[in-house]
Amino acid sequence: MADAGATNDQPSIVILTGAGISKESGLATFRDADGIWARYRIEDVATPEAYARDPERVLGFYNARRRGAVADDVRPNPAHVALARLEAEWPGEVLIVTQNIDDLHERAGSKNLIHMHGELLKARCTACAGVHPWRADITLDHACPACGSLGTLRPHVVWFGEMPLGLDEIEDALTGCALFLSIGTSGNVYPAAGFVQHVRMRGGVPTVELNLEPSEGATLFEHARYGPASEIVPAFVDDLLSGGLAAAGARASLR
Ligand code: BJW
Repeated sequence: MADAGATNDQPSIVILTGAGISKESGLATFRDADGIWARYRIEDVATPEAYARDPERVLGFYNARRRGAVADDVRPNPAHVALARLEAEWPGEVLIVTQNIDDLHERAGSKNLIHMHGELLKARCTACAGVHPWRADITLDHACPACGSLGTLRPHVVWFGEMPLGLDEIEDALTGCALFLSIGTSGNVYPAAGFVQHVRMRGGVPTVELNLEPSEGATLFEHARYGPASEIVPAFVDDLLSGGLAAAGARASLR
């Protein structure tokens, strides 16, 4: 490989993850036939306008999902575990940029992680902007732990029309990486769906899609491998750790 994406002379990897990586842990995706958007309308639960119009409805939607995410039977699956192993054993930097608001990457042991669409287990105060760990329901009766305002807590998530988090850091990482992986995302939501083009414009940096089936942007990736994340991600990580970037590219070219 060329020295593009070198951190301390070691090649760095950026991994974008989406709801598909958490599906086998028991959390629903959004756009599959049995997904969240088959049961709820985006404009009712995932926009700032929806929250302004009917905060109790939006809080109820996220309270139900938070209860699901902290349930005993929801645990990291082998795909999350494999990515944590990659971060621990790869000689260069591994950054996970997740669109997921669950905490399964952290629970698997990943440390270098950006939650670009926020975190379900945090609450944000619309009065003082303070962000607080929050595992229980959020209601309009709660006071902000920092400023004391009543009824101003909302889920710390990014709704349509709001700015995703960590974009400067993500852009730096995309500009420096030597490999870009996209796992379990349909490629419908921007700016995340545009990351692959950002990397491809640099030239010479392999881009790989690992997904159950070809995503909306599948043709934008040089390499792909399809199947359940719990199977294809550990296999891909094994190849990367044993054979380096070239072996991973070859392994994933089985479109
Ligand atoms: C498996 C599997 C298994 C299943 N193994 N795989 C026109 C052009 C460009 C942009 C826009 C546009 N019009 C509007 C916009 C902006 C808008 C947008 O993208 N809209 C689109 C609908 C077009 N974006 C925004 O508003 C964003 N903000 C923004 O753009 O700010 C301005 C800005 C300007 C310039 C630069 C930067 C910013 C904010 C987007 C917020 C998204 N929020 C949500 C909900 C909040 C969090 C939550 O409640 O959880 O985030 S929407 C929802 O979609 C959620 C997800 O993170 C996100 C992505 O979904 P994901 O993860 O891809 O899930 P699915 O279900 O779609 O796909 C799952 C995949 O897994 C599938 O492919 C399956 O096959 C696969 N799978 N089982 C492996 N076992």
